[in-house]
Amino acid sequence: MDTSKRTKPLVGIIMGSDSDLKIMIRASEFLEKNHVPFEIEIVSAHRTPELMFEYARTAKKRGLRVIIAGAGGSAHLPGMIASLTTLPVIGVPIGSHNLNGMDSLLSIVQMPSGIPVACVAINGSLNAAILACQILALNSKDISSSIEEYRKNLSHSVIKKREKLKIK
Ligand code: RP5
Repeated sequence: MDTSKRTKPLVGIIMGSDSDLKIMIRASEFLEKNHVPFEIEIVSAHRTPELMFEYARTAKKRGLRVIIAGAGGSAHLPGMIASLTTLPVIGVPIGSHNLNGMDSLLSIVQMPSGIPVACVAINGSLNAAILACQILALNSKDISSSIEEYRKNLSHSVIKKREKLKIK
């Protein structure tokens, strides 16, 4: 089955607050550009714990295959979601005001053994989306081709920069 042909969301993008949206939007833009169906929502581990439980518990049944969770500060959302589902969870540490995202990074990356969360860089939501696509690409030729194409373009952009530098 080619998963990119489905219209039901395959990727769930969630974030602790609307203040995270300016970072998390990059993930949704990448998925949109590559025709990967997704949903995007605010789900807070601390402020809406019941909603977080409901979201994680129903995620697999609703057809999601990967969850990208962005959170800042005491960033429990990715880890708590991961504890409630066996879907792969990719955590995005959001750059916070007081500690520049070090608090978010350490909260997300230091998961205890048994409940993994794949953690990208602070504000690394684009990489989270690419990683989600690479996971989905295992079951989708279309998504696999999109990622191959993305990589080619990435290399090409560096080659172009090299050429531009030589001319100067
Ligand atoms: C976290 O608290 C959110 O993920 C956000 O990064 C941080 C601050 O939230 P706001 O006070 O801006 O709503 O739950």
